[in-house]
Amino acid sequence: MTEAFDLVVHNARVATASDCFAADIGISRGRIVQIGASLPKGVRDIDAAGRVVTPGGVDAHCHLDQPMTPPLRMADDFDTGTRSAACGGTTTVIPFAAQVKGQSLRAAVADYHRRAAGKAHVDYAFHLIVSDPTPEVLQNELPQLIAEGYTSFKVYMTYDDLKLNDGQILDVLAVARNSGAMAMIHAENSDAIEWLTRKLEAAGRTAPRFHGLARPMLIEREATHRAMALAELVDVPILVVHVSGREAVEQIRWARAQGLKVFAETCPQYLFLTADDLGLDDSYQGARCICSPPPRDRANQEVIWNGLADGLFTVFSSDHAPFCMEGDEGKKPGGTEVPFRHIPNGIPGLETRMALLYSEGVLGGRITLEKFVELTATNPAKAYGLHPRKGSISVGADADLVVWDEREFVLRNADLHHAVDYTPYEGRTLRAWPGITLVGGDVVWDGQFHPRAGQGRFLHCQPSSLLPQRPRAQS
Ligand code: DUC
Ligand code: ZN
Ligand code: ZN
Repeated sequence: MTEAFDLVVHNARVATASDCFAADIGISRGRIVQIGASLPKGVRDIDAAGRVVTPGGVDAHCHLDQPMTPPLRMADDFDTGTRSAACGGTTTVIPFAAQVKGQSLRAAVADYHRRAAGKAHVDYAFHLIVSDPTPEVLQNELPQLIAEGYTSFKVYMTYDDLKLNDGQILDVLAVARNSGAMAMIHAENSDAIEWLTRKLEAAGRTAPRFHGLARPMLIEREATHRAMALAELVDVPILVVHVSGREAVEQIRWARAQGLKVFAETCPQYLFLTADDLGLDDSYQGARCICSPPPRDRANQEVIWNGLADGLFTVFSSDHAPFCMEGDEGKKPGGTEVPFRHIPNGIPGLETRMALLYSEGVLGGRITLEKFVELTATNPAKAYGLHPRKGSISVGADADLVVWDEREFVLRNADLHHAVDYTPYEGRTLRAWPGITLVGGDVVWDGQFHPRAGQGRFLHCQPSSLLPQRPRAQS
């Protein structure tokens, strides 16, 4: 007699990036071992009864417990961040091991492993952030870390403590080319932001809403174009993160028409927020929605929706950057209302990413279910070398699944599981939420959170399957 499955999900409407079909999913030892009709009962059984079952989400852009200059501190660490991920249907997160200028990249990675140890409820990998590309980093540390499974890194064109100049960007892109890594680019023109910020400050315009005026779309457009030109010079693909609107989208479409390999990411804030959310007057409430690039307007939201539907965007991530409004450590440092220049950039979104896109995208008729799976799970797993173990419902894949409940409800921060004291989407009516989240065959969310701290595994990434793999350069 054959051994029973550990778990069977019966009567699922399975959705993958390519198909939707009715099936049962048999799971043993944390993996999917059979997909078929009328599988026998397992040791445990879930009746999905015609409900949609998707791969668990892969959030390939989120910030958890990233080192900050005190008193600033991210509200979510690997415990609360991955808890909220699980409750929102995300089963793999890829946050950033960020190099502090003067620090070795390896020390940044070791520190980030310490921060994650024993805490994660879902699986995780690391991107690197290269902020100090010394000869040692370029020649040794970065290529070695890429070979060890840290196969992607982010480059900033703005933020004083992180940004690289064009020559440095060329240097790290050359490493990406030679080592087969995916380079993610934060594209905004730093000097232009600083110039505008000073002008606004001189005019006394320091309320949160002026953050948006200091970062108009042309600042993103110029940097996106420049990043793609630098990548063209080096002959390496790049992935432009958190694209916010029409001007950057036009640049990317243009580059692709020239035959350049450019991938693109967008985030919920560019679909669901506008500049108005930063405030119509000088109220400090707008600080909640300060992020960079800033949300634009309704017409730009449409451009982003169109890009999701037509293939412009490769991945849909949260860019979760969790700072509380109240208390000393977040958006009101020291409890005081500060000029926008000093308000930490970032909004929470790890838990709401999947449900927002399912509600408004799939059930709102803007994208297909297959496209939803592609953007939220399959493509992020491919882009960062985790596919087909992640982002896939196939035999051999990890049993990371979401059983969806399609029901209307009003979103409240009180119902979320992050450690942030607000959600920018408070009061919004959603039409779906994960009913059950499985991570490696374990029920981690079924309306209740079932902790598994420390059972989330660190994942060494393969080279991106979206990149052409070249023979390694000889040193
Ligand atoms: N922008 C970033 O680039 N990172 C974190 C948050 C944000 O708003
Ligand atoms: Zn960024
Ligand atoms: Zn980010």
